[in-house]
Amino acid sequence: MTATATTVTPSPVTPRPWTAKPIDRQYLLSDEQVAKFVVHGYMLVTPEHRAGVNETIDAQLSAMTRNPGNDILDEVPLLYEVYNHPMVRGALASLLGHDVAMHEHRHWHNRGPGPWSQGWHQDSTNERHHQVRVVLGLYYPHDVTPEMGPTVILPGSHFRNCPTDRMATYGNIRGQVPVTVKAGTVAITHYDIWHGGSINRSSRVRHMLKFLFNRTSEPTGPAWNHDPVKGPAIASEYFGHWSPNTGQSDSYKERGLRAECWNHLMGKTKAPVETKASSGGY
Ligand SMILES: O=C(O)CCC(=O)C(=O)O
Ligand SMILES: [Fe+2]
Repeated sequence: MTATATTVTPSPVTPRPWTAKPIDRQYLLSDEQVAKFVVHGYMLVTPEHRAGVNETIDAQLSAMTRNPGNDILDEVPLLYEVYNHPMVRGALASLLGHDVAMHEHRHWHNRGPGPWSQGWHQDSTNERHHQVRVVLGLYYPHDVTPEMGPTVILPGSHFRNCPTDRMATYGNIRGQVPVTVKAGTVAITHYDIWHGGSINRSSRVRHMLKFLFNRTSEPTGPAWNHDPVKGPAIASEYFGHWSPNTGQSDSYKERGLRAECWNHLMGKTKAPVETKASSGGY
């Protein structure tokens, strides 16, 4: 896909900086969506942006001669519109509370054609807990095909502890999922999810914007569209699912971890865990 001639400017109503203004409840997640996030550690949000928004961002990134690091929002202010989309805000608020904050660290990942892939890694600093405290919001301004070096993620791996140096030596892992998506998609992932960029066999640079969002308060109750009657049954059905690529022992353990994660989101866990997103690195 190439950028079209339609170039748009940032909307004057787009709030800057990104603030957690009141959320439109219709865009909050359902019990099923939250339960699935707890199990898989990621979800895809597919907002419809204004005509030309994705194309303009794509073209602006393609024209950039240096990576501005955390200043990418100043260079490409249309990104505010992406992360302020009510569907994106609704999902973030559901998972991290309505006072969710955008972290200062962000990065534009441009994966050019070539025979390189990135090793498996977690962006987090390996603080072990089973809560949702920080998520990545990965935005793709153009369609991502399998040839373009999609980000590959491993569902359920946010519950798996692994020495990072060993993880980097792993190759293809059963159950891995390439994030091949439509332009405008924001993949929201748990900070601990195992992931990495794959080989770009196409002829174009694949763009991805990674923004971090963090919790600023402990959950006191569900922040999503929770149904107190049906919600618990939906959750326990998902949590009982066998982990497809693990053995019996791990599957049993994982059920407990999922419930622990859900209970924290439900406001039932008293002891907070201090986790901060990392400001450095990528
Ligand atoms: O480019 C990608 O798809 C992933 C990049 C990434 O995860 C990283 O550099 O931390
Ligand atoms: Fe990463």
